[in-house]
Amino acid sequence: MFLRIDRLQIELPMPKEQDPNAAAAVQALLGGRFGEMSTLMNYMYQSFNFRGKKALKPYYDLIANIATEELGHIELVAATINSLLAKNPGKDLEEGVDPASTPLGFAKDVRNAAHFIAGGANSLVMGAMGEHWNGEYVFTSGNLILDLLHNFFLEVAARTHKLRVYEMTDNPVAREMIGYLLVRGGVHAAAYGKALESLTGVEMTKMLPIPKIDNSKIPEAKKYMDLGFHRNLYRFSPEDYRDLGLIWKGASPEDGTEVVVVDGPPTGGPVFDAGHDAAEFAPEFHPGELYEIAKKLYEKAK
Ligand SMILES: [Mn+2]
Repeated sequence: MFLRIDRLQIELPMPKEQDPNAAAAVQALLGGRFGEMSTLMNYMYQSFNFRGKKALKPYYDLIANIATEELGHIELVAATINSLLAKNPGKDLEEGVDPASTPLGFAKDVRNAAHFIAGGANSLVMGAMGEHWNGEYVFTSGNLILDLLHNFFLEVAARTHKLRVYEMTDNPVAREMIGYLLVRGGVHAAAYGKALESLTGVEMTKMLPIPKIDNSKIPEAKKYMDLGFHRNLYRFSPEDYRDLGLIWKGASPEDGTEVVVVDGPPTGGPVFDAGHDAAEFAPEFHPGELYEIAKKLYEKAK
């Protein structure tokens, strides 16, 4: 089962202006073939299906715990997309938008009009071309070495896509998220590499990084490396998954420093709220009425 903390894994900068085409590119990192939905669901189902949960506990703990971190990654990428699509984040209620004035006229010319038609200017579970995320992206073979090898490949493919999206947009919200997830993906690739090394003797982490550019060359990733995030594997459970430290030990392939298991999640930052968008009827055309009902609910509870 899962506990939930109402925070993002990092503090995202507030968006300065709408950037719908950057949001469309960033969708690749959420619901594309190598997006966070895929890392989440691959590790989640591999943990459900894991055979020998006691005998092979360090490997089970590693996969199950990384799956939990990935839940926070889909949350972070969705928050980034919502930031890029938001018209009025942090602003007062907007009233009196005339639907006849074509207030969403701009959205017919953006890369992904579905954001504004289906999502109400919010993230959707799709890739960069609006293709919906698909369960066929999940590989869960029942064979531990094969699954770990797949996960190593999945992490470096995801890294490749992150770097390409980074090269497409200089939007500071997108780049903050990508910098952080490059570092976290580096940890996960290294963790699966170390797991394979312990099982096979093959020095997988010598292949890293793929592509052959260090995270330290990306300023937004270097910021998190300077804070040591590339060494940390967070244990996302009050009591469980403690044996992952039998695999997550030794040198970081990023810089040779000693890696460490951190008990508990990162401090993180506040969740994002896109506020009211009258043209999208989100959360309503006149949200004041809904807010009044919610207020009465609080008053009754007193
Ligand atoms: Mn991830």
